Amino acid sequence: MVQPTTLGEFIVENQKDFPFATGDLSHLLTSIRLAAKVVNREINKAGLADILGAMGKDNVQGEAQQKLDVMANDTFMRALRSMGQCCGVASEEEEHYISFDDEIHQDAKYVVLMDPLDGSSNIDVNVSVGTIFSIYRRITPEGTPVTLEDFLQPGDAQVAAGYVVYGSSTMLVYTTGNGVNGFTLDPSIGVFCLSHPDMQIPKSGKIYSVNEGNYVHFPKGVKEYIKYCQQYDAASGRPYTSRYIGSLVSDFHRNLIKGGVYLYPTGTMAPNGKLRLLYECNPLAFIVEQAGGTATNGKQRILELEPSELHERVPFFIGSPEMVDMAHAFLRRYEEE
Ligand code: P6P
Repeated sequence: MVQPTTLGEFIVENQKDFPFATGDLSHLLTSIRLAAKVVNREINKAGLADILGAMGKDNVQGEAQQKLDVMANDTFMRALRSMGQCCGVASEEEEHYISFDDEIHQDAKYVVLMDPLDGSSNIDVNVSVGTIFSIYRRITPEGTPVTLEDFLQPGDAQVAAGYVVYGSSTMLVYTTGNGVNGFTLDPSIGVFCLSHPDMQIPKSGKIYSVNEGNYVHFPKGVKEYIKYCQQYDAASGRPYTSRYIGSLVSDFHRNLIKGGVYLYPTGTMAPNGKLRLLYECNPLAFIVEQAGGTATNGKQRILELEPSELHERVPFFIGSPEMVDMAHAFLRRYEEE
């Protein structure tokens, strides 16, 4: 039996693509790998431990913070601080960025932005959830404390991005700008093994993912696109299938493999959409473009957007390029309505 490539082997092998690599990014990815295994262990036994349910307080987003949200945030923070390659972290669970102010970390050249546990409202009902991360080189001089400027960079400046999906199996999918590769955790040996090399999203698909409970609040162009997906047309394989897990990482991962489009548009209930630009949309946009897909806010590439604050939200259209293009056509046709 051919020995599968482990994530650790792949990271080191992949480092050769960067002639000036010092190994710092490799070590940083290794600390994320470790944290993902720990979070996976805690999620898998969540029903048995007193770790389900809410903390009884809201996070900065005004969302009920789940106990596993806090566990995941603490686990990734600890792993990132334990290695010397990261000088600061921004997290969905933290109002402000966290600066690692000791000398070793201030000399580090990377910052990390993350949603430590996305889809946490699904946790207590055993539906898959995920972690999303984004890595940048700092802008401010090494040896000084990080500033907000280091975190408010456009998505095109990302050095690496990835997600972990804690599902029927646990997978880590990431890119450093040289394609997208997926690794499945083998629980018998506690190792992520290369299972999905060089992932490419199908140019089109038959799946659309949107919370149709918000339909009445959507712009007319989105409503008309949803109707388009639902209309019978044998030639284009419609009606499409509606699949919405309510966990962005899971909906994205399925569409990445099978083809499809995920929409979280503006609506009167969510004037800028719900998803956060810096640690949800940018990393997944980097991944989908590396896999041949498209990610926009309905008008512009997500990766071109200039962030203005840590937790800003944007409308999000991501997936197979031909499906996102069709959604755009409806948005343009009805944009005044
Ligand atoms: P709604 C989870 O809270 C999340 O951020 C994404 O994972 C998910 O796709 C979306 O929100 C679900 O939001 O409004 O449809 O429940």
